Amino acid sequence: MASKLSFKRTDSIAESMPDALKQSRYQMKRCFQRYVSKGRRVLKNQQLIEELEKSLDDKVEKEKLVEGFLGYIICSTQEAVVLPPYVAFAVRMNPGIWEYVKVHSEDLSVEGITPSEYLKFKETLYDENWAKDDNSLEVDFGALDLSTPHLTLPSSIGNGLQFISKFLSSKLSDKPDSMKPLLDYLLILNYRGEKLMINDTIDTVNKLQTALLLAEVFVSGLPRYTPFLKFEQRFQEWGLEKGWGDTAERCKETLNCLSEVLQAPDPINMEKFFSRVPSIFNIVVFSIHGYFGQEKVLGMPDTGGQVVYILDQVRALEEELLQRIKQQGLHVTPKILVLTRLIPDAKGTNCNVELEPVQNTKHCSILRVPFKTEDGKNLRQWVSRFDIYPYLERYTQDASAKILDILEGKPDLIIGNYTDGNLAASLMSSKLGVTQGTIAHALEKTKYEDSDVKWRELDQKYHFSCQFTADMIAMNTTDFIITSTYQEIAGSKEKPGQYEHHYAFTMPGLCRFATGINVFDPKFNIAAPGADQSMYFPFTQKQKRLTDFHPQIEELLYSKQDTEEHIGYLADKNKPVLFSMARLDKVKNITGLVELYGQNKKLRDLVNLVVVAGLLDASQSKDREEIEEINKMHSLIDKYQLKGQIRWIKAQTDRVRNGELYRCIADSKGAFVQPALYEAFGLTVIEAMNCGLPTFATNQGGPAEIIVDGVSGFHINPMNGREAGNKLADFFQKCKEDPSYWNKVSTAGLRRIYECYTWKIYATKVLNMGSTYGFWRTLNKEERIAKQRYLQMFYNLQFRNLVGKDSAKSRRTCSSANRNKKPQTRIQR
Ligand code: UDP
Ligand code: LCN
Repeated sequence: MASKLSFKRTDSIAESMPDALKQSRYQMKRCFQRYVSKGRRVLKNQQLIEELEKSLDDKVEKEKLVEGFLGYIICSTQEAVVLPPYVAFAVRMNPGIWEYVKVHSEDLSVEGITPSEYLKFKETLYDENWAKDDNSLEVDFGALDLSTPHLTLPSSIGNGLQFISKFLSSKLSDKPDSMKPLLDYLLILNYRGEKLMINDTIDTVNKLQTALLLAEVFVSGLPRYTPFLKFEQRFQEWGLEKGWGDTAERCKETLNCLSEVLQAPDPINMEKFFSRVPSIFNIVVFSIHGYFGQEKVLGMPDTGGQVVYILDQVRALEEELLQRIKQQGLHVTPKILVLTRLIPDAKGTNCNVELEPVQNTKHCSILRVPFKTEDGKNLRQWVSRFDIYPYLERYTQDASAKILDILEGKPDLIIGNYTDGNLAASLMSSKLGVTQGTIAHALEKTKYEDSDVKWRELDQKYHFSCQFTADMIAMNTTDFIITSTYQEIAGSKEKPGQYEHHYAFTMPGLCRFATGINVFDPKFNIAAPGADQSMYFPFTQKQKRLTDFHPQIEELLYSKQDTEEHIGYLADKNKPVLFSMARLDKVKNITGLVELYGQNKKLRDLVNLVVVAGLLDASQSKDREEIEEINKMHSLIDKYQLKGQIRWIKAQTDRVRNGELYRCIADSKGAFVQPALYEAFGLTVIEAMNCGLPTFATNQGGPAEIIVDGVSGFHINPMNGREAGNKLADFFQKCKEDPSYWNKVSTAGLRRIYECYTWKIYATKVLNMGSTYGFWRTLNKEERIAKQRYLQMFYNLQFRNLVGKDSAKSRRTCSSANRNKKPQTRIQR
């Protein structure tokens, strides 16, 4: 059921709801009676709608109500808290826009309430004393952002950079001396103490304008490709230093761009100018947990797409940096350091090596720093990402000292990854005053349903109290946030995004976040990753195909014997292959795929199923979820008698060969399927599409945005195996009848990738963010410093305290001890 009404931004529910309730008073009284009849509880969106429908008998009446304004409000309510006689609603009319109201179930009076009041209502169900305590800890980061401009349109969420450029344009033109901050910013640009762009002789905006004019006239008279060196001296006479360009033409463009900005700033020239400013040479990237390495690590605990993402990311950033530095006319060697954990017991990986160059780069290295135990010794074993918090402060201090030493100074940009890396990045950037970006990859709070209000029961196993607190600190400290999709920030019309889930939430007994993070904050930016196109290229590029791998891949897919690497076999080699590859986590839903395949006779007749996932033998796994999934896989294969139609291959760590594997599946006119219950982004989806393999992927999370359903691939609903199976079967049937259909989908998938998902687009955007937000942070300095002090206090009084509770225990022992206990929450579906 969905209401067809729309709602204007200016309408307030608190104001319009009473009238609507009056019009259907009799029916709504029945509905509210139903809501409160079971006493105190939380009702989720679907339950609210179902109970509304059940409270009405008359079909016409029901339709009228559901399609009317009240139906619209109920459909837009994400959650309601029942505390008889009241029901409090958290209504989300549009992405990012929330309103809270409280309705009296008897007289149907409506009152608008604040997020904090709504959260207190909810806390009452979990910890009534704390909810009622006026002194329970409430944090409102929004109160510190009052003078920060915010976006207002849901459709603009994630376009922070453009918004900042527009805002800067208006701010820099409103007063005669408003350009002074830009001049001050240019005056501090330097590389290792050597001035860039301008020197101290240009101490007023007027002088700068004159210098720009003179220099532009001068370079206009030179042949286009005259190297900067030939006229460097003339530039210095006007107070101009290197950094404007490598040739006369490039200098002319940059000079002109700044002149335009100074004359009348506009967002296009503003963005262009900041993309040329030589402000970034050295970058530090934190990715701490898991086994961070270049070989033999994928599939190990906590080790997946984030590692792939970062290795590709730093390559792309290096390439873009080198191009920019050359075009700036500089002879500077950039450096990118990926900071991770040194694990002495490295389990056959390189994770015990301190410094390792990143393959296919010249200036990127992995720097590994060990965790320290309480007595100052290096911790030898891997630590689960859930148990990592007690080590982070000391780790960041040790890492910072090494970084400053290797870089011989401060980095220009620090990028954090996941909660642990983002916290380390926040600590380091606050201390050194360096521009910071963060990347979540996946926010755990959204993965585990109700993990905020139920934090107490989960804390021993997951330490969510530390994790969510760290997430809040990092999101509020960072200058900009890089996300892979819009949905990651603000979801869709129907469902809130991962970040949006952190707008107002509570951990009863611990802390209430009246404002955690606002998705209208201009720090949010979308820069989607790509897939390494030297590895994942179309199956049609015959001359590039890695044919040496073909015998191995043939064995992997089609040999008849079970081995340690694969079980099951494919009796009919002529059928296309339906392929999937993922870690064998519950949320990846590989067992769901096997089940839907097992149940769908038509699909089984049309295609073979090949899955690359986890280990095959439960006794070899140490991961609780993986063990459950391995057992389930075996029982499904037996239950549906899949031998002859399924090949289950264990995790494959050779990415180059995996690229060829995707292409071999494409040769069979097969398809890739990503059936996850929830996927933050989904690198396998874009890898498959890069290889020209038609792709079916979950409609829950990033893939819903990567693929345009029915055009560049297909969405499937992981909660509805029958429907998903039929959709797959229909596709293969259609391809059988009309083979050109397969090519059409394959080509459209590739087109989508080239338009939106390449590392080149990504690197350009991220470096532009680095320089623009670098200037932005100098502009709102007072507010930033005030917020930083608040965050520092929160870190010291809250985070350290939470960590302290666990620290002694977990730092003495190998912290995977708790791993085998059963989780008490279910994964978000
Ligand atoms: N991968 C792999 N071998 C496997 C399973 C996965 O090489 O057995 C790679 C896959 O190609 C992709 C990454 O691991 O590059 C998984 O990233 P994704 O974003 O799909 O999921 P994550 O594991 O990060 O949740
Ligand atoms: C983590 C995930 O869960 C995936 O969905 C992403 O693709 C990966 O990180 C890279 O960002």
